[in-house]
Amino acid sequence: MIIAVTGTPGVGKTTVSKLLSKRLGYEYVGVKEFAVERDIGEKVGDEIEIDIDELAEKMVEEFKGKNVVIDGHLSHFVPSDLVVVLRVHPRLVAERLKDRGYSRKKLAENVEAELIDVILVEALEENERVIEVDTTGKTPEEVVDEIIGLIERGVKKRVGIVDWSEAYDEVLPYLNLGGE
Ligand code: DAT
Repeated sequence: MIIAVTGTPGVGKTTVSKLLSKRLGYEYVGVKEFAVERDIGEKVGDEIEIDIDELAEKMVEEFKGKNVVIDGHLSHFVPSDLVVVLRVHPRLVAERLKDRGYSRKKLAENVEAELIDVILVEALEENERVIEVDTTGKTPEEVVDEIIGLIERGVKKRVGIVDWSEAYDEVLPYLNLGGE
């Protein structure tokens, strides 16, 4: 089974994906490493701008019929058996990305994306089976337990479990309203 773990940067994808793959005995694959190794996309400075169609094609080619956890904020573009969308309170996205040294602009973009469900909406457009997990206040182990529980119960879709509209005022200072 191909499980894609997606979400806004800083939400905890890598932490959860590595633990989940270990618990299930699945292979772990990071989208970025995969794309860099296979030269999928264009290099823009230190970053790689991943070609999504090529990524999806190459990943299916390589992992079809295998048990794999794919980690990355583009993983929901890969045809998968299950997409897990991790969510976290936007304040935590801001704090974690600030610690990572993100620019103000990038920080604002990602806080806003979490606030308005950007990745969830994309995931729902791309895949049938989407489950959303709120990681706020949970340890990575608890998040993985919840994912495994949902898989074991055969849950096909579980979305709409968070609403960050109440968080808007709190994260307003991080947003880049009307600015460049
Ligand atoms: P991502 O891969 O989505 O960018 P990450 O796994 O690198 O996120 O995690 C970002 C930071 O948050 C990292 O310092 C670990 C921490 N973290 C991840 N999941 C957590 C959780 N459930 N509880 C507390 N901290 C967590």
